[in-house]
Amino acid sequence: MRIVLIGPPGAGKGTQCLRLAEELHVTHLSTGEVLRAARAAGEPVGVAAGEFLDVGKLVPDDLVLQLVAERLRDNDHEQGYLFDGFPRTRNQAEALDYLLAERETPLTAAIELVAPTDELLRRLSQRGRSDDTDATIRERLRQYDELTAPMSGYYAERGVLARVDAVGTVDEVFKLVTEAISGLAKKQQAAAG
Ligand code: B4P
Repeated sequence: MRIVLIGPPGAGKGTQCLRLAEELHVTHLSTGEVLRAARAAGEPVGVAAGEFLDVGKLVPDDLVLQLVAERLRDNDHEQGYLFDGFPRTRNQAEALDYLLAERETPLTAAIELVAPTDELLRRLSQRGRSDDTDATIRERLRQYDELTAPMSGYYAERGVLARVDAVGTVDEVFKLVTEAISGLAKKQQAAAG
């Protein structure tokens, strides 16, 4: 299975992906985590990304795509992938399509987590990561609306999108996400004959 999880900051992508990766036995690739780890390790690409993380901007596509391509190359992808917070731009979505087409492994599902802004603000203010300051959160939400929200239409056009209500307990949201993935996986199997 190849699954994409998108949603605004604080929607719970990371939270849900940890559980999904365990349940589905797929490799979890969080671009946010990869960027933070590359920065902490002092890798040049991570240091360059840090400037953007600190102000709530999306990291430029070329840096993100370089890291994703490296991770895909390094990993055994037999069991599939869970892309957490990737793609975040149309450029990234097209690059992912290309990488998956090269491997003849089409995307199974794109899950969009949906939650109102006041709930996102409440969660992020409690989390307190270094990029969870008021100004940074506002900018991340703005970047999401402008650059990432249109990915919902991109995947809807391709028939692989499910929108999931991300307000509820972690267990409740997890149940909705797994049901949505299994519905889309069945649809893909039926289409493949
Ligand atoms: P990410 O690391 O993806 O983080 P996020 O969007 O802030 O949060 P997420 O939705 O994963 O929330 P979480 O589960 O932690 O991105 C960070 C930054 O990296 C971006 O702003 C960007 O600059 C950069 N970046 C990453 N990928 C990129 C890309 N592809 N291109 C360019 N730039 C990129 O949950 C948040 C909080 O809510 C937690 O405290 C959690 O405990 C709580 N929570 C979760 N589910 C809950 C629930 N059901 N109920 C109550 N609380 C819940």
